[in-house]
Amino acid sequence: MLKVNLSDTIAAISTATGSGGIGIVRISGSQAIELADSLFVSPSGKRLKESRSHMIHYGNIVCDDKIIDEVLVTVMKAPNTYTREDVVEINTHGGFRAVTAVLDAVIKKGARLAEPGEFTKRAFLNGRIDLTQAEAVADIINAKTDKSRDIAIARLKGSLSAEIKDIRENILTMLANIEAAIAYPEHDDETMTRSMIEKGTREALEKVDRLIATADMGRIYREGIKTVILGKPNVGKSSLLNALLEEDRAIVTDIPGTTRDVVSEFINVGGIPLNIIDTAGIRDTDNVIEKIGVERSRSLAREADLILLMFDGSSRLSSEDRELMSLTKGKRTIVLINKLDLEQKLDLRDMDAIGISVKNNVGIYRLYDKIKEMFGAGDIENSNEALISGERNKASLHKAKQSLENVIETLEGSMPEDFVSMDLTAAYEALGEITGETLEEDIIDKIFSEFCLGK
Ligand SMILES: Nc1nc2c(ncn2[C@@H]2O[C@H](COP(=O)(O)OP(=O)(O)OP(=O)(O)O)[C@@H](O)[C@H]2O)c(=O)[nH]1
Ligand SMILES: [Mg+2]
Repeated sequence: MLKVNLSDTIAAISTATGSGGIGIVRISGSQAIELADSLFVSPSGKRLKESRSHMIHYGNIVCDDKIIDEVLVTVMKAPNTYTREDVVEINTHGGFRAVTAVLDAVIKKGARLAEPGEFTKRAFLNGRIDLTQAEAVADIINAKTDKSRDIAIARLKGSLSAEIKDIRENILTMLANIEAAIAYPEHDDETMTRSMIEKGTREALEKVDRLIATADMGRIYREGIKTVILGKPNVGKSSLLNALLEEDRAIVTDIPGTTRDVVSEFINVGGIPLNIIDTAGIRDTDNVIEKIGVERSRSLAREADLILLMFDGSSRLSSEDRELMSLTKGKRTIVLINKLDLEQKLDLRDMDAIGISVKNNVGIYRLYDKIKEMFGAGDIENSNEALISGERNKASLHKAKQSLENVIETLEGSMPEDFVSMDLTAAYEALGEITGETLEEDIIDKIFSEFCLGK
């Protein structure tokens, strides 16, 4: 069981740092209302502890006889709150000093500063949400496009939890059947039990495989497609980055070797988030700084989900261009021939390439279409399938898959039933890791530590 101290009352600033209309200090725990009450002075003299749940009160936060800020205080009583504990939210003026001063006063009165993600962690520990939903909260906050957010919202509403629960329940039924067969051998028709288990296991395996297949898409919507613009110097890579961003982000000159550092930004292509990376043009060079840049380009090419391989249509194919083609082997690649506005000298006969002119803004829409086609935006749009995301979930699914495959192997080889229940149990537990039912405390801590403060 998790040894987590849930008896503390915790507090944090829940809004972003910086200036804004309002700032929110959130308090959660059994002392939340009493603690806020000791700082709150309303014009009518009303006390927060007399308040009904889910009510907002106007007043001042007063500490050591000094008014710290004029505020609105929301009182939400357990269990219908974000954490399932008593929660008070103090709406302050949105300046950094105002919110921190109110937080300081709350801490002074005995609250403990919350760790990152601790409010959500309490929601999980108190059973309001499972781990897939907690992770969805972080994904909503970090969503790069509306589509990414839609997917995370579906997960928050329990789409993935429901699928996992369904598979786990079926496994549990099979385990119960095996138990019964062992306890009452006289009632058992052994061949029937075996065939039923084999069928059930195959069904579970199919579902697990389907979820694994969504992992790539899930990751892409979470982190963006890692898209590397690759090409020899001066072909127009930085110009393309600027065109896609619609701003002059990277330096463009007609001097080959302009870009040395990696420039990385997010763009949205029809709902698909692209983490687009401009690199140093690849060539042999004696310049120490440029050399480092070229090395980085090579290693980025190896990690990329998608390479935009760019050639200059106005010059002939060079040995550098040929080296580049070898870097893209086995990678999803879109070949771009730039500078279509100039006289064309490049001959790339057998290649499926898109001709563009970044300078004249010609052909870029075809690049967008190609990306959408490659990453199946349409499919995602039309499917209600739960997507998994994150290496953690993927690893648990692979564990479950392995155990289920072991079950089939055992049944086919007519091995003793002991193995079957052992492997079914292992699959059941691996799947439980995804929802957080069977997960070690330190792993759970790590998941929540990646949240932002105040959530
Ligand atoms: N005529 C023409 N010139 C272009 C086009 N796109 C880019 N250029 C020019 O090509 C030159 C090089 O552009 P960059 O975007 O800096 O090229 P790069 O590939 O980033 O070069 P490095 O950073 O040196 O690797 C600049 O003078 C651009 O204005 C185009 O479509 N047509
Ligand atoms: Mg450049």
